[in-house]
Amino acid sequence: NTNSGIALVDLDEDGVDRAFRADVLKGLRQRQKAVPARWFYDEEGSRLFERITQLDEYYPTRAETEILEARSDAFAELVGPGRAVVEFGSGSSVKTPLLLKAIDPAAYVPLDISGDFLRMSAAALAKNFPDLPVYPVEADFMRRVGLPQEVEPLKKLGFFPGSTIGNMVPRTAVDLLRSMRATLGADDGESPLLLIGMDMVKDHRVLQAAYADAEGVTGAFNMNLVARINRELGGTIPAESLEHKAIWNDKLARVEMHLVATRDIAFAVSGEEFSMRSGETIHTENSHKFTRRSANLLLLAGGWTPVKRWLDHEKRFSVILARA
Ligand code: AVI
Repeated sequence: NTNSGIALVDLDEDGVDRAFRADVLKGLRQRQKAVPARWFYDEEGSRLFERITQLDEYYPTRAETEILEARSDAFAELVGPGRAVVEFGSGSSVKTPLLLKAIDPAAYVPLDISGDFLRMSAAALAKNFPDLPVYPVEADFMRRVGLPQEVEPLKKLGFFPGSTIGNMVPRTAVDLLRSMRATLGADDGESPLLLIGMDMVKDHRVLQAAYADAEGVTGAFNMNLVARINRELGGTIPAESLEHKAIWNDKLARVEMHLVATRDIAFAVSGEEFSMRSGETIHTENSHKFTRRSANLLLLAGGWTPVKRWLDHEKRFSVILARA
C-alpha cells in the first residue's frame, strides 16, 4: 500500500500546516500571485461551498444530479452489478446514493485526504445502504492508492463527480487520471470503468454569474481564504482592501477567481513581507470548462477511452463513462 501509516497533515511545532504555509508563501512570491484552490476547504470554506451548490446561479450541482437521476437505467446497463465503486473525494449525500442505487454495487470505497469528512460521509451512507460493505480509505488520491484487500477481487468503477477535475490545470488533471488508472488496477490487467462529471463551455454570462452570484456567497468563499491565511499563518492581509472577481479566460477555457487589491497594500504572512499595487490580483482558482472534444482528449491523455456521454436538459454539464 502507498497509503498506510503516512501522516497526511504535517504540522510544525506551532501547529501550522507546513504544506499550507509553503504553498501560500511560494504563491505570494510569484509575479502573478496565486494560492492553490485546495486551501479553500477548511470547515468554513466547506460550509460556504455547500451553500454555493444551492445557489440559483450555480447550475453544476443541479445539472449533474439531474443526469444521475435520469440516467440510472443506462448506468445499470453499461456498468452492471457487483462492482466496487471507488469514489475520489468523500462523497456527497445526494450524488453518491443516486449512483449506488442505480448500479447495485458489491462495495463502496470512498477515498479522501480528510479523515473527518470521510468518516462523516461513510457513516451517513452506511445508514441508507445497510447491506453495502463500505471501506473508507484516508489517502491522497493524486497518487496511486492501495485499496483494501476485500475489494481486490471485484471489478472497479471509479466515480469522480462535481467537475472537480476542472479545478486542475490539464497537466495535473492528466496526472490524476493516470493515478486513478493505477489505483483502479488498470496496470495490473484489470479493466476498470470511470464515471466522471465535466462541466461544459457555455455562454460566458452564465459562467460568470455562477462564480459571482448576486448574494455574494462565492465572494465570501474566496475571501475566506484570506481569513484563513491571516488566522493560521499570522497574516496581516487587509481583507477590506481586496475584492472578489470572477473572469472567463477564453484562451484557456476556464473561469478564474481572483482577489483584487482596491488600493496599494502591504502586508506580512509568516513574518515575510509582501505588497500589491492597486488592481493587482491573487489568483485563487481555475475552473476549466470542456467541449465534447476537449473532454475526450483530456480523458484519452490520462489513459481513459470515453464510452458514453450524458448531458442535462439544458446541455450545461456532462457525465462521461470511460474505460481504461
Ligand atoms: C469544487 N469545484 C468543482 C467548484 C467549481 O465549480 O469549480 C468550486 C467552486 N468555486 C467557486 N464556486 C465553486
